[in-house]
Amino acid sequence: MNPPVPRVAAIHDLSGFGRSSLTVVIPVLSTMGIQVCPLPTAVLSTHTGGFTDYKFIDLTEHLPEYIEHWQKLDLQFESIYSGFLGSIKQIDIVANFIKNFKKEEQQVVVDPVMGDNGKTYGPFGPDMIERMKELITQADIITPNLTEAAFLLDKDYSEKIPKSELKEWLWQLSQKGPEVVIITGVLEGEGKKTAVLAYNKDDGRFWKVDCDFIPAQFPGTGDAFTSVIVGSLLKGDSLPLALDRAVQFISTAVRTTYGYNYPEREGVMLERVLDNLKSPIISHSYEIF
Ligand code: PXL
Repeated sequence: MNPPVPRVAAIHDLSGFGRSSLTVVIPVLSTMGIQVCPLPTAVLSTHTGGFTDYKFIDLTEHLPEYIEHWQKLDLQFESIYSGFLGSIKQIDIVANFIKNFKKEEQQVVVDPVMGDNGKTYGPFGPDMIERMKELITQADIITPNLTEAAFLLDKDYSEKIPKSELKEWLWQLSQKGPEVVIITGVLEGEGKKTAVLAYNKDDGRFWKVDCDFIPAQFPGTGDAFTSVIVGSLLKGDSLPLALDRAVQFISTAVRTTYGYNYPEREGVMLERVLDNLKSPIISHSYEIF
């Protein structure tokens, strides 16, 4: 029997200001009726995108005891969802966590946060990319952006990779383990649109959902996107419906925020749009590609 409130172990950092990671994951999933149990990897005064001199408290050394307590309590999770990880040691801890808490019918979601626009974020060097390549083999669902997909496959990044080649990328990533591969941030139509592409190894179908491109980069939108995918699939939505829901939610959040000329580093105005997650999807835009 499905639990009345599905439970997610969310392995992310907690950034006090700027709306990313846990301050996005928790409200999105809670609004969708999912219980979030955070496993905080670090506490930061702000996220790292657009802020300097932030306070960073690394919690790596405390995680084994934290996890041990959860093991003693015999906690069960319908989903394990990891995001930004700051070191190889943290990736190893996530890998062990998945091994220890794995159960039937569980969805393991790894968002291999490593970079964007062809570049890695601060702490990500070649050794971390190699370790992330191993972590994704334990996942059921992965959600790299185009840059991260290129890193995972040792390909060159470009904004203009033909769809036929991206189909091959999706397939190749699925051969590493995950049943569902979702690549975000694919530019389309001379940069006027942005698309999300997905492959479901189970039925061999490729999906595409696009929306208008807005010239702004709000940190944390990747966390919001994957959180909606996690919540939607846990509630029994099909993959294309989950993609529609996530793209429409992010698009609304970005448009709402962009309309106010809001500082990008503060992220999207989640609080103004969270209620949209409770509405049914009325107009679908997914396509087979
Ligand atoms: O949203 C990804 C993310 C998560 N956590 C921290 C970050 C970022 C992106 O900048 O800095 C600390």
